[in-house]
Amino acid sequence: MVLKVYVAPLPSGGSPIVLLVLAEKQIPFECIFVELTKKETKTSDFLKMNPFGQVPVIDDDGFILYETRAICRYLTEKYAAQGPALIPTSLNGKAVLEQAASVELATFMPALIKVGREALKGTHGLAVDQAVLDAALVEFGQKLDVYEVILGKHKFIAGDELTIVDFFHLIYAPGLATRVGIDIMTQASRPNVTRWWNVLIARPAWVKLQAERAAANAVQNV
Ligand SMILES: N[C@@H](CCC(=O)N[C@@H](CS)C(=O)NCC(=O)O)C(=O)O
Repeated sequence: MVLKVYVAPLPSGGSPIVLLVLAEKQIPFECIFVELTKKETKTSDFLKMNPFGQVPVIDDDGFILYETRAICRYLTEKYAAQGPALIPTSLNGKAVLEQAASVELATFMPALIKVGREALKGTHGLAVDQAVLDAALVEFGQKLDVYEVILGKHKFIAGDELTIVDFFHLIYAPGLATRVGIDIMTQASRPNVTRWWNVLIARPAWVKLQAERAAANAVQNV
């Protein structure tokens, strides 16, 4: 049975990252769009798949898995023989990947979410507190200063090869640039971060996904 993938029709969040890995690894799948505004993740059937009522979720011939990062790890390991490797095979390589994955989840993402929470208030008709936003930007910038050092030593975040952890960084940051013009990942003061980021967002599979989402949203908003 073809892999079923339940995703939100959004340009950011975990759904596009799972779709990106599927595209990079050339994995056939059936895409099921779930409308969050219609509470389609809160139905009893959906909650049987993910008790937290969130997408993305996959159903691989009855094997159900949720959580973006876990799904990406699973798909990448299962389809190791096709597309870019995205996970190292050596013990040390795997350890460095896990190190980078922990930093992304525990350091990069919480600081980014603080920025996003304040910056995106405007898109919901709420007033943005500039002092709170500035403080969040400073805090996130300090994390990126460390990324600048790391990315000065190797091409990608877990070494010289592209991995799924590079992709995990695309969960929310691109949306800040496109939705509220905060292009924090490509500041002239951090040339290594900028180089890395520009490589990630130029991946043909990512460009294609973003274009498809933008076109679909344009049709919906007509
Ligand atoms: N930690 C989860 C977060 C998933 C998540 O926040 N999904 C959002 C869409 S981007 C969702 O389903 N929201 C609906 C809800 O929480 O009710 C992951 O990485 O997969």
